[in-house]
Amino acid sequence: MNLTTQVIRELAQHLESAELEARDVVKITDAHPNMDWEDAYAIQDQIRLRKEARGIRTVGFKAGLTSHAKMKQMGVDTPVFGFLSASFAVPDGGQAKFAELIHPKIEPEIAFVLKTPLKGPDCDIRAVLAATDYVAPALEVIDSRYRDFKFDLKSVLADNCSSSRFVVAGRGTPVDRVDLPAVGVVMEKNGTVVASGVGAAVVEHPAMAVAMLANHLAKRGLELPAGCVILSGGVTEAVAVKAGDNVVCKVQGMGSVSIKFV
Ligand code: OOG
Ligand code: MG
Repeated sequence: MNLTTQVIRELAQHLESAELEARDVVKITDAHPNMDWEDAYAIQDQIRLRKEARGIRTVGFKAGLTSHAKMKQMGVDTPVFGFLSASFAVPDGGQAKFAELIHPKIEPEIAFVLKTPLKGPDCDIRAVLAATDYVAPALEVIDSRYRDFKFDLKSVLADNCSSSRFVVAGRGTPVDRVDLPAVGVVMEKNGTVVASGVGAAVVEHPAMAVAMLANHLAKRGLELPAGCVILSGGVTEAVAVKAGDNVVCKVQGMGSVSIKFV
């Protein structure tokens, strides 16, 4: 760690205020070039603790930059991990208020809901599937607090990996009824297909992203609790949205989920 506890707290407040006030800021490594990976995750932890202290529950976690398409779009080569607060959740078919967001983009994902806790450091695909209650189509709204989505990996980690809103289908599918790498995923905006891919785009198997997340959390003394939601990462590139847009994600054999921006 290179930053002091005081600076970590200030940066957490800086980024969370930008989120809550829907305004962009420059990437924090500009002013803190010596910030390291631990500092970045410590800032993210501090944002989570700020929300929990206000009574906002942490309902899940996410992996990001798990597809080759996203890694290329963002110019990075490793996945990133963040948390999901109750205040980010939108019900299936529900609305997200565009005025509360900065420059949102949306991406289709496969969500996992756990029936038993999952604890690293040695989680693998088998352990993830055994701990999974069901999987479901999901959409994640990412809204980097950084101007023009211009960031480096440490800045995006501190910013909770651009987490903003998410919606998970109301109906789930038992994990043994789907072949996750082989499923087709389609995202439609206002009735037009804007992105499509297959489950395998997410680190060859979406459950692998969940295993990597559990192993990452173990290093920080955390585990994935039973009942939590996990977004395994965008299957395709993220697509910009504006007020009035209606977005649907369909996953082969698993149904669909939708969100509207108002
Ligand atoms: C980081 C978040 C990426 C995903 O699923 O790949 C992400 C970003 O691109 O802003 O959530
Ligand atoms: Mg995502």
